[in-house]
Amino acid sequence: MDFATIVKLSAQHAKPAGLILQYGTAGFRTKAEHLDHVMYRMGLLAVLRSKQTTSTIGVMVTASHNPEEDNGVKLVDPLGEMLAAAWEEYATSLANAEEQDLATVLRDISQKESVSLQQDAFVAVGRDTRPSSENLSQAVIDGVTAFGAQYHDYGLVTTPQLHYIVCCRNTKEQYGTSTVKGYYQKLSKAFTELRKQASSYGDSPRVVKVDGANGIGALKLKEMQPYLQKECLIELFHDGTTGKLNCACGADFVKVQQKPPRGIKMQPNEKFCSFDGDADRIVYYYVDSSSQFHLLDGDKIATLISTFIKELLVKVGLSLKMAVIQTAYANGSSTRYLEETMKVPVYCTKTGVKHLHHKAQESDIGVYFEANGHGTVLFSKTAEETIRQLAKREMDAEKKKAAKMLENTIDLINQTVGDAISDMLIIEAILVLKKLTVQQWDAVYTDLPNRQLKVKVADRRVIDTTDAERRVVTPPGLQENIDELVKKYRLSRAFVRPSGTEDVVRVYAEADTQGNADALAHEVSLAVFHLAGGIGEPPKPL
Ligand code: 16G
Ligand code: MG
Repeated sequence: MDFATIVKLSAQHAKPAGLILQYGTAGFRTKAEHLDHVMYRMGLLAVLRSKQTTSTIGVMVTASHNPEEDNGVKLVDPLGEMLAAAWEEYATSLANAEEQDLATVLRDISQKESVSLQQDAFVAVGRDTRPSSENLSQAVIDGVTAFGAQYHDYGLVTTPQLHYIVCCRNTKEQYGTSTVKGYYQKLSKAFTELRKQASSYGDSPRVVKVDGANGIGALKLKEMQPYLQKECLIELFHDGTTGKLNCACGADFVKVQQKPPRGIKMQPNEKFCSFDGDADRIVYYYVDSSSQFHLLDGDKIATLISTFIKELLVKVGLSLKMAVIQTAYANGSSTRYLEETMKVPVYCTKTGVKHLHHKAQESDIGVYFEANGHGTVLFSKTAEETIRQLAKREMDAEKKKAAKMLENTIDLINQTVGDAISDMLIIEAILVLKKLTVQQWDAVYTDLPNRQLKVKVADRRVIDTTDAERRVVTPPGLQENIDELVKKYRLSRAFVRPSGTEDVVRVYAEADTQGNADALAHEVSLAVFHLAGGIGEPPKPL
C-alpha cells in the first residue's frame, strides 16, 4: 500500500519536531496541546490493529483522573481488553516518528505483524468531557479516514462503555447490544433481577450519594437513572454542572488524600462513592458518629464481591476455581483476610489493569481490584456456561435462587474492564442482599494504616523492580536499606516503584499505627532520594 495520502494528511496534525512521548501504564497522557499528532497516529494504529485482528478496535480519548488540561488516549483490543503489550512499542514509535519517517514506521509495523493491508478495518471512537476531547477525537477520526477505514463515533461515553461496545461488536452482539442504550438495558435488567431477590432492605440505606468527579461518569449515570427505576436511589454531586473535572473531587482525590471531596456535608450513616474522570474507578466512604472518615477502597470491594460469589458457589454446590488478584498496594489486612478467613487464593501482579486482567483470566472466576478502585470480575467460558445451565435447571428453590443470582451477577459485571457504574450497582445489590450497612461492610477487616509518597529523581528508570514490584533490584543497596527500615516497625511493609504515569518514584508503607506508617514512608523516601538520584530538597518528615 502507498502511504502517501496518510503522510500528506498528517501535515494537518503535524508532530512538533523533537517531541518525544512515552506510552504510559494505560496509554499516552500529557498536556492536551501536545496530543493532536498522537491522536491522528493512534487512529492509524487502530486501523492497523483492526486489519490484523479483523475486528473492531476502540480508541478512547481521555486522561482519566488527570487534571482537566491534560488528555490522553486508550486503545481497546477486540474483546474489550487493553491493547496487547507488544503493540505498545508500535504505539510509541508511531507517536514519536518525525513526519518524514511516518511511512517507514507504518510499513515496519505492517510487516512485523503481517498485517494484510487490503483487509477492511473498523474503529469505535469515544471521548470524555474534557474541553479538548472533541477536537482530539476528530484527529483520531482523521487518522482512521486517511487510512480509508470505517469508524463509528460514539461521542461522549465512559471508558468502560467503549470497552463494552467493542466487545459487543466483536462477539456478534453476544455480549450485549453494542450501544450505550444496550449497556443501560443489560446492566439495569441484571441489577433489577438481583435486587428482587432481597426480601427487604434491612438496615442497608437505599440512598447512595455519588461524586461524579465532574466528568463523564456523572453524565452517563444521569442518563442511566430512568432505567434503574426506584431500585437504587442515586443522588449525584460534582455532576459537572458547575465544578471542574477531577478538581478536589473524584476517586483518585479521595483515595490519595484519604478525605471526602471538597464541598460536601457528610452525615453519619450516609453512604458515598466517588468515580474517577472516565468512570473506570470507584471508591466508597462514610463518616462515623465521631466524624471520623472511613474509606472503602478496591481491596474492600474485592473482598465484598468475592465473598458474595463464594457464598453463592457454596450454596449451589459448584466447585469453580476462584482467585483474587491484587497489586503490591493492596492493604496487608485485605490479603490476610482473603487468604486466612475466606480461604481464597490471592495473587499479586504488577500495577496496571492489563497485568491484573491477564492473571485473572487463569481462574474460572478471577476477581481483580487495584486498591485505587479499578477492578472487575472475569468468568471463564466454562464457568459462565456452567452457571447459566444450572440456573435453567429445576431444583431446590434456595439453590435455584442462588444460581439465578450468580447468573445476574455475570450480566451485571462489565467483564471487559473495571467499571464504576457496574461496580457500584453490584456493590449496591450485595449490600441489600446481605442487609449490610456500609459500616458493617467496613468492619469485615481493619485496614493497616498506610502512607503513599512521591520522590522526584533525575531518572526514575534507575529503579528496577522484581516480584510484582515488591522488591527493588537496582540501584544497589536500596532494597537492603528498605529491609532494615521495615524491621523497625510492627506489621510493616514497604516498597518503591517508578510511576508509569508521572515522572516520580512512588513509595508505599504500612505499619501498625499511622505514625509508624508515616515514619516508615518518610525514611524509605529518604533512602530513595539518596540512593536513586533525588533532585530538589530531600523529603521532609510528615
Ligand atoms: C493507570 C492504570 C492504573 C494504575 C495507575 C498507576 C489502567 C487502565 N490504569 O492509571 O491501573 O493503577 O496507572 O499509576 O491500567 P502509576 O504507575 O503512576 O502509579
Ligand atoms: Mg480512569
